[in-house]
Amino acid sequence: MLTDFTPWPDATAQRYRAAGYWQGETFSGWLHGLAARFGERVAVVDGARRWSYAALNEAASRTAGAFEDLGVSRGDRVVVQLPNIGEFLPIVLGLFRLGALPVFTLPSHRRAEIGHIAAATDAVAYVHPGVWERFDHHRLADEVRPLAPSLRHVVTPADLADGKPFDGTDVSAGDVAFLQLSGGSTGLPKLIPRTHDDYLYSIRASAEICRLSSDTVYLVALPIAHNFTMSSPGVLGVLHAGGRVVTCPAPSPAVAFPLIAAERVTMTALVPPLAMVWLDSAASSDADLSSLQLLQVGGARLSDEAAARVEPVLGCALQQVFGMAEGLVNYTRPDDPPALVVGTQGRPISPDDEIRIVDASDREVPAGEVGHLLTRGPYTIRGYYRAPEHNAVAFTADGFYRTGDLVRQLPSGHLVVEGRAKDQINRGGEKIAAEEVENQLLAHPAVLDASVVAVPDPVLGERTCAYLILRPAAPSLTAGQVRAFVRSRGLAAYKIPDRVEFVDAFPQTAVGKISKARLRRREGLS
Ligand code: OOB
Repeated sequence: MLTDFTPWPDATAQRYRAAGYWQGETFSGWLHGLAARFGERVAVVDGARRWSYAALNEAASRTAGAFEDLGVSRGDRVVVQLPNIGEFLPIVLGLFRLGALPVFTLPSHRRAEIGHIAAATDAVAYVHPGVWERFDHHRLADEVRPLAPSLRHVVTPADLADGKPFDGTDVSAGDVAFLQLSGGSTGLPKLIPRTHDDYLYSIRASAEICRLSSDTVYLVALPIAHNFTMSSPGVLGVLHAGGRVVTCPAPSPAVAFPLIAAERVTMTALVPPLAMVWLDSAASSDADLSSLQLLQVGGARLSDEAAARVEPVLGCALQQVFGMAEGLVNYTRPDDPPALVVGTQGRPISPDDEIRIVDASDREVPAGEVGHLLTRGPYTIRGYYRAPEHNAVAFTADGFYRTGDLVRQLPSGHLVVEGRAKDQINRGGEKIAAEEVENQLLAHPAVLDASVVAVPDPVLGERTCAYLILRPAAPSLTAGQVRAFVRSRGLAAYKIPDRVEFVDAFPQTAVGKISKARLRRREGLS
């Protein structure tokens, strides 16, 4: 059906089925199964609102019906931009049931991102929350429409509540279920096609590794549509185990701690900067965090010092998670010795996750040495959506994904993330492709050249710094004007350069390319 997707080779797919990773189940069938098993148990909590498993299944069918009434059908793409609200689940599960493909975006995305994503996927509909945190998505939708002529419908959750239940679908487990956004390192965000088979495998296996059960109560503190929050094991893993998902509108201790106490939350997932804020607040907070058993931290490297504080300060276990929306996810395991939990980013989910650690010429480095991480396996994609040229460089000829991460592997199989080779800034877990921001900066008439690099930050780990060379005759610019310009281009706030520096030249490498390494060290700037 969806042709813009690179399938696994037939023999490999057969092997994954024979091994039981791919079970031929669709999300729709999976949800029916959950409703049958867990019926009236609470599945989702949003403030005072609660959905049982049966109600979630019913609401998904109604959402599917509402989309069908709009004329959305199997294979259509639907841009979903929703915050952490209960409706996220029936809407997404409803789209899965219909066989339409949600395209996940973050609440912070703006005209540039939503416009590009809607256009690149020929999306027929855009689902947004209306006015959320004083931002008017109706206006954003008006700005996006001219950029994406395929968009026929702009809807909010309230528009989707009263459909007549839809349940007949011929979706198959090998179909693409949704498109997820890549952190990216090139000019425009790339889209990641994930199938029912591969994603459900990662969810089942993650739920088992993390020892989830129907007693698990999971707080959704990070953006719900992120791969970490969705499937590692995330909301879908928790539903798979019959547990309870509690949506949290903001990840700050002031919002999250009272919810943990009130709902007796047992686990949650954070990025390192938030984990550090929680650690600093827990000591002085009078909220009862005693129900918390597990804190997962991932998305960016957690320092060994912060890792060591989790258990003593929060009174719960730590799990490090090193994953990527393209597939591969690594976890430290509940029974790992403390040194591995504190000092590594875990080991892969699957015995069939293949790991290669190579040098710049794709030759394997000696065991234990740092190199580029390449991977393939039963839930790692073989190609981005509609991106043949990028795929030729992002994947090896034999189908390994080039993660762009620099890692070393311990004899136990655990990986330690030592750095990054991709041209990306990891701003506290939020990924920024340098080239995307550079291209926006180059659109300014006074800018001759632009280079965006990561600079170390004690809280976020990294922040962005834009180095600019202005045109000789151009009037001078201030950093504030540059930032305002990038904002006016419709880019998400997290991509707006934290710092702007004006220079006369960029340091160069031996072959005459801009040396970002030297820029980061601020060498050779005149
Ligand atoms: C997760 O997914 P993405 O797609 O936003 O970002 C993936 C990249 C990785 O390639 C790596 O560069 C970085 O984020 N990363 C980490 C890390 N976890 C992710 N770097 C160091 N230490 C870690 N623990 O970020 C993601 C997806 C699923 C689960 C968890 C995280």
